[in-house]
Amino acid sequence: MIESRICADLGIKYPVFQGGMAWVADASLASAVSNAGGLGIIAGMNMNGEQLRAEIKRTRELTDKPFGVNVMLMSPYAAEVATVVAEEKIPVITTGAGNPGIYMKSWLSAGIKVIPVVASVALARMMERRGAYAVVAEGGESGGHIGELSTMALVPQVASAVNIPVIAAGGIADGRGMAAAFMLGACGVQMGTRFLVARECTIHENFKQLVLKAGDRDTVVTGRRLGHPVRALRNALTNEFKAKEADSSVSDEELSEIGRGALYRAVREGDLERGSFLCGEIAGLVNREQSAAEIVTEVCGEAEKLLMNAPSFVR
Ligand code: TUI
Repeated sequence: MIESRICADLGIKYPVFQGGMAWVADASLASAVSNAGGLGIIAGMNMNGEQLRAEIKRTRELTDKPFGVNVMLMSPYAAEVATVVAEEKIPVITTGAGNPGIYMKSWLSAGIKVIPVVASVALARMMERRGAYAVVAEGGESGGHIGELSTMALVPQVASAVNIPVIAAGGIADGRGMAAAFMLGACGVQMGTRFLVARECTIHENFKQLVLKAGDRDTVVTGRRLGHPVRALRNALTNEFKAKEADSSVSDEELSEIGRGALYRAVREGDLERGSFLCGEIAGLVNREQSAAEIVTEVCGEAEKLLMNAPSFVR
């Protein structure tokens, strides 16, 4: 059985987080992952405070296990979402796409374990000083908004820099990735792409099929010019974005306009041309729809076997 120090602290059986994917990570997916013994996480990104409160209520009806909420700091609703999670006494909060410093005090005094997602050693160190329980070190293999470093380089550098637990994310979708993350100094993993095709994941069927069929080179990064690099499956939208991003006659405002509403069009409408199908580089390994419970137990079972066999590499 694969276990680490975060399991007892967070009240989970397996050290596996489900990424708080915008528009994707709802009560259905989060409760299924938590019921499977991992940590399900609701995305706060696409909701205002009251919508999030309703989603938390739905999740509590579906599971009595701990679950988390992700606060996307670039969201226009970040401040009200930050208040709701404190009022609701959510046991675990992850944050993304920024520095959650201004919210730390109120969350800590509500007894919440704060786990910022970081893409650099500097932010990991700062979060440890501010009282974070752990950090998720997320490499650029991930889908969605990404930093500059790869998981392979980021995780060991963060693990060396801080004393709090490190959870690895980016490019992990099976037991090999999980075992490797533990060898890099992590004591847990967060997966997004693999959970996109969970049976309890409510995204449009077109999105699931794209992930199931994707190969190793099917994601691209757009938005570097705007300072917000985002990884998604290549399609007409990313091709147009790439071309316009390289064209200096196109203004930044015009560029931002292309992406507006694209996440919703992908996740809820399955719009193959105009949707932004956020997805990690590891999609090529994700070839089967399974229940969240099958995913969690399969990944942990594989990792356990690999780690048990590790002595075979040494003499
Ligand atoms: O946040 C994510 N991934 C996301 S958020 C998202 S919603 C969105 N959709 C379209 C465009 C923009 C956003 C989709 N995917 N992951 C966590 C993450 N955080 N990755 C990188 C970072 C990060 C980057 C810079 C965290 C902090 C940071 O700088 C902090 C500072 O010092 O200000």
